[in-house]
Amino acid sequence: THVPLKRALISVSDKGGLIDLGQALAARGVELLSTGGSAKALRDAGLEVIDVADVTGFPEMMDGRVKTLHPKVHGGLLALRDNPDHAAAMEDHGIGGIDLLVVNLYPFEATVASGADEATCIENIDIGGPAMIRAGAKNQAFTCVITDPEDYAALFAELDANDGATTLAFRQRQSAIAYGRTAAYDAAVATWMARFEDTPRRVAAAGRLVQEMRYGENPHQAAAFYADGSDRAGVATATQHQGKALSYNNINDTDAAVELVAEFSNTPAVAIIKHANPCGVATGATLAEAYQRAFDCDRTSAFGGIVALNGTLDEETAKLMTGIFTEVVIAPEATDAARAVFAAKKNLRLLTTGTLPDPRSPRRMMKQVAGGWLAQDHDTGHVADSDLRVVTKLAPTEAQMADLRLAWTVAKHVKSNAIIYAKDGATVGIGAGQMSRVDSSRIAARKALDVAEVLGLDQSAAVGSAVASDAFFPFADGLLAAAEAGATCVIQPGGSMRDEEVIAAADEAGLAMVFTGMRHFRH
Ligand code: 93A
Repeated sequence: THVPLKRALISVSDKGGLIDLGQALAARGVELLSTGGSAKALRDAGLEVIDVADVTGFPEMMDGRVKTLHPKVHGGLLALRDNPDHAAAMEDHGIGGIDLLVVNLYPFEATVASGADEATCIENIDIGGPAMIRAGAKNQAFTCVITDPEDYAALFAELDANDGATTLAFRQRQSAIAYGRTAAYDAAVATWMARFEDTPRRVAAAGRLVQEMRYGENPHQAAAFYADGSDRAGVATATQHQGKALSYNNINDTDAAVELVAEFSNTPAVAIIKHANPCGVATGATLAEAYQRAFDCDRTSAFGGIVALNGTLDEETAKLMTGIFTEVVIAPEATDAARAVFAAKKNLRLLTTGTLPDPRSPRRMMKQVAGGWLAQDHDTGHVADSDLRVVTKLAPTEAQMADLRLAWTVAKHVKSNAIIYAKDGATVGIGAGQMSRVDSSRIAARKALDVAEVLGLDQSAAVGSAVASDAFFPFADGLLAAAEAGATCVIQPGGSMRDEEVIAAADEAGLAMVFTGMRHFRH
């Protein structure tokens, strides 16, 4: 099962580590075959290389679309050397075995993410590379396939440990990585090709392993994190600057946090997440102010939370955050001074995303059920000002409208049933995930009393607030509970059979109410 390494084919788009690889292989007396750009780079570094074109007897043609698609290549990758028929075919057709294949693919995902035009995206769909990877990985009995420059070091260690050979165990492992890569690659292509489809009928599920976790949602569950190849700014593509590896729950919560703050583009905003729900969201003149106000919404729950910012983490905000234990802080960027503040907090994980994701960019989401998946468009629904309909005698003032918008935006990111009180640009009470809307209302109102106590106010923080409901109020009771708690204006989808009753109750209670015509269930 040990296969001595004598002949390698190298064809890589990512040329990182290529020269080291070529030198390490050449030093072991390995014959190197290579394609155009890779061969040139190796030759420029003084290495002896055979062009694949000389092996196949065909030049690279059609802009490189056809370079390695040839029996001399695929026969060498697929031949079972211990099978007499295969050996005879190799002999008859002058096919040499290829013991090692190093390929990384045209950067299709990065090309799409860069916003390149359609023709460029199409040209970056690699055909020959995946064909070789799949061939070599199938023939794991004889061929070793490496698809990621990060695995070059493991290859060197393998060769060192086995006297210049690869072991079956190593090749099996690399084959699994190889098929994972081509599956993710084709999933990215399929997703892109399906971008014009208006129903999520064809969603391919595959990914690139980002990280294996110590455990999943609970310690007895194994878990791993995969990137889907979309290169969306967020937790999958973020850079971690310090702290332990992210846990399953951290990743889930961090995702919720980033997606929420990304909704706020023209004002500093902060969201604090616990168990995938926000426990405080606020805007402010500065991020420090926004953080303080988000924290004030629920200081108890914020402990051990995940904090997302929509702007550069600065020193002042970082200092404020060190007041309590926080699991993860994520922001587009962080200043050196802010990083220095966090450096003393070894357990705090700091992540930067470079930019914020576009909350309106369409994408698909999937949820697993036993025996299958549900696929749907992600909730990118957005209610424009022109979509809002005032249904009560009283119309909200401009200040009320700003709080209604904030509460509505937050409601989209809170598990249903969601009731959110907001005042002066900050949430003051969030009721999440209850089976009854009235219960969510009660919880949110009670939270607003807690805020008043913490801040030393003489009345509930919900007094004079705006309230949002992620779906319509089926009866007047939920609405009246909000009025009783102190809300003076309401935002909700409308569309209940009893809308008239609910509107009449709002008028009677002196509330201003707007309908969005769109609901935001989140389960
Ligand atoms: O256009 S292709 O799909 N046609 C091929 O036959 C082919 N063979 C290898 N692209 C092909 N490749 C890819 O070329 C490899 O997957 C690799 O990404 C790239 C390396 O090209 P070069 O060595 O010229 O830089």
